[in-house]
Amino acid sequence: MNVVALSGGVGGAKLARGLARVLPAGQLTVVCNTGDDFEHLGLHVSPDLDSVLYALAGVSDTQRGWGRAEETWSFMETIRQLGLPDWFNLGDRDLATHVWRRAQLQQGATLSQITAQLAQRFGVQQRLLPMSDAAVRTRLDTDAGVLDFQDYFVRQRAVPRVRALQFAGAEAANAPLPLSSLQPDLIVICPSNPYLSIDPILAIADWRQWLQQRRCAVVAVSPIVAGDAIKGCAAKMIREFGLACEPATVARHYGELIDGFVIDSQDAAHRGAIAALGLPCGVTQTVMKSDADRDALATAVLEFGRRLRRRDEPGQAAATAPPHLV
Ligand code: FO1
Repeated sequence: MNVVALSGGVGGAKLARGLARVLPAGQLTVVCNTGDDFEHLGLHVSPDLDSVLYALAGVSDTQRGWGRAEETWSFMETIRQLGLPDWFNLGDRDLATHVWRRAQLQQGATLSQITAQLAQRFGVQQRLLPMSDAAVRTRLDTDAGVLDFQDYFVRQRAVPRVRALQFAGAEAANAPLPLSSLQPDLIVICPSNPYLSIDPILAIADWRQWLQQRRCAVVAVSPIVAGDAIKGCAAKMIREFGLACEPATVARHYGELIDGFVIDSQDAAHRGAIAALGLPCGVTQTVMKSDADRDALATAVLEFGRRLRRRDEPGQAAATAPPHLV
């Protein structure tokens, strides 16, 4: 089963790892948000690409949610001693990735070429794609002014109130390859922040049209569990937008782009609200603390997805479809 997964960092990377572990090699492509990318200390940091890269390679720090396991911090200690900007933490092992990426970009390589090289060097057998080779940068319109993503998220600890989002450069950006070359049997939207991680991908016309004209079903996994986000600021943003912090808010946000929605067992009572949107709803444990959890969710999502039909396909009785997973 050929699968394309759209992902942000932390939560998305966990499901991407599960999918990579349960699918045969070569059957998974992960498309990553690069709206969080930024230039820092002369380096090019691609946090979500690296979170997925490290997760697929089995070298990520699963507790922290970003960066590498068994990390050391001599570089940051020195930055601090020298009185240089220390608000963004670059571990010694992680640093190698950013230094090499910068050097390759300087030599004219594209982000997708560099990412493929990194994946190969890390022994990753799945295809990892940035959403674009062009720079697209997420900016947040907040009560503290318009902020670049990392300024908002890390330096200001996601405290400012968010009013709106901009994806600068998205209008002129293309996908990094002809999307007709991707012929998935299923598209998975990972449990990532819909506004900060998935919307930047959807802001690129190539990806949005590819989803709209899909030949296979799209299943999304809710990043909202029991009224909160496992990690990150999705729940805070949903509340700031004046919306209910529940799975249906995310399902409604994706609208016609999805054909099925998976929610956590703790939210089983929300199944009716998803069905009312005309969407088949899968209910299973989506909180991933171990590889066993990641494999179980990946297997459940694939099983659910296998039975899904595109919403415009004849015979699709979305609202009356039975719950597939309990
Ligand atoms: N997140 C933080 O909260 N603090 C950091 O100092 C930090 C450093 C960092 C370095 C490399 C990297 O790949 C990611 C890093 N992140 C850090 C996470 C980053 O902000 C991600 O964009 C978010 O986790 C959203 O996916």
